[in-house]
Amino acid sequence: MEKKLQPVFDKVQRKNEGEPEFLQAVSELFHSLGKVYRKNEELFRDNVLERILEPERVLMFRVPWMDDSGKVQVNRGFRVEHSSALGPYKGGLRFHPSVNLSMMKFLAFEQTFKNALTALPLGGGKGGSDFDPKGKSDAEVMRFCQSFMNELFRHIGDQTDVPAGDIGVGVREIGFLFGQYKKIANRFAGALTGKGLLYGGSELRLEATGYGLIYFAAYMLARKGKSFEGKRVSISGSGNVAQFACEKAAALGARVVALSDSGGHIEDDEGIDLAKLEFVKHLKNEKRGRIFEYVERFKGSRYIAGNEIWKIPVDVAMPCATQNELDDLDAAALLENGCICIAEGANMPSTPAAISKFLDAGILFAPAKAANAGGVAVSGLEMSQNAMRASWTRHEVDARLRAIMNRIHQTCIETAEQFGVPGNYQAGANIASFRMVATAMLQQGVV
Ligand code: NDP
Ligand code: 2IT
Repeated sequence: MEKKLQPVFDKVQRKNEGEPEFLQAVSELFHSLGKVYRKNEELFRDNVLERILEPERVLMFRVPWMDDSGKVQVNRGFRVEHSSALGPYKGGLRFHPSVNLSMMKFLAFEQTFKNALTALPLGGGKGGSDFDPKGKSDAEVMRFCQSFMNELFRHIGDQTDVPAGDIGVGVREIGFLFGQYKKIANRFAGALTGKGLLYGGSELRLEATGYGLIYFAAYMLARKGKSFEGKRVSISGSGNVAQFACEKAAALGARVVALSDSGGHIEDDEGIDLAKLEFVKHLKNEKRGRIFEYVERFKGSRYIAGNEIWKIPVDVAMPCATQNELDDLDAAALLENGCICIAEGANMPSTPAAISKFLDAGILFAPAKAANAGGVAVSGLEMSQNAMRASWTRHEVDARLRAIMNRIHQTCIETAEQFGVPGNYQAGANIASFRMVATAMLQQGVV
């Protein structure tokens, strides 16, 4: 780490003890900042760095709700409004029992820089709750969402803060959240994205993160004269991001051989084609079932419990489940098996030691804040359409999504070259996004 920046990092560590995910995200950015400091010292004046590390606002609130048996349950709600330097706070909501302040702060921090890379006018934020939607009835999920929104509504709005989905928050939850927002705010406004197509949602928002991830990886491969055609691919998770990454990869001729959930993974050597994927979508989105049910339906496939998915030999690996799901041992196994490309669909899925292994090996490594930015990018397009009271065709949104992913790819490549680390997408993404956020902050004064 750059010597001059060390005191700031030491301070952030002291101030945020007990927040390991947040400190991990900060540390990852810091490792790229020495290069910026040496070239653009002026970007660090007015204590910009310390300001960037402190969220503009952190909200924590009680969410009481009644379960189907009439018992009152209490969860904790969060919204971290990290940065409005580039636009209204923007970022998803996560409902998962593991949600805590550290997780919310890391996700909001990452979101700020990811959103900058889209070049759309979006600030960064994240929110959610330790509510577990698993095993809950639709009515329980609705009552929870309504209670969550009873507090959140006073903090959000189409010009202030615009939440969307993330783990555990999909079309069903956004529908309930939007319904309650509209009722108590008495405004039909784009204060949430990922809405249903009938009430202000954008074409392709559902697909955007997974499709965008594949477009990004395809641009990386193309730069090396390669493509997805015939490549063996493993994708962790089987939720929103994983499903549409699988769909687009298969459409480009890849053979997706594995998907997973928090219980384990399934391996299908023949490849998960579009018909099999329909089964997975129905299983996970409608039935809310478990991935092991795949092997009961498709003979010749197998299920392995635990987190063993990265041991499968593949050309391209895409972690699309959660943070720190791929460690240095997993990285070593992937490299040993000849993997040539890792593209992160989840947020911070690779541990720092895993990333070092990938960078040292010189394989293609697409960091989350660049590779999974397609979701929030189409959220940004949904906000534009809502503001214009327009709705673009699927074709139009897809063309814009491709152009945005292409531009992010280009930005990473050009920035990495300019800063003496050619081909290092991680440094490119960190440096380019930091420069944008810091510059905007300096221009707006000490606020
Ligand atoms: P979903 O809730 O649709 O799916 C999540 C998937 O990941 C499920 O298969 C789930 O398994 C698995 N998973 C979740 N938590 C864990 C865990 N702690 N350990 C192991 N597996 C886990 O979420 P998304 O697909 O929307 O999100 C996946 C990742 O992508 C997250 O990191 C999210 O932040 C990121 N992301 C999402 C975007 C979006 O637009 N939705 C945009 C950009 C990034 P199980 O069902 O067993 O819980
Ligand atoms: O991590 C992410 O980028 C998201 N969950 C999507 C955020 C959004 O506002 O669409």
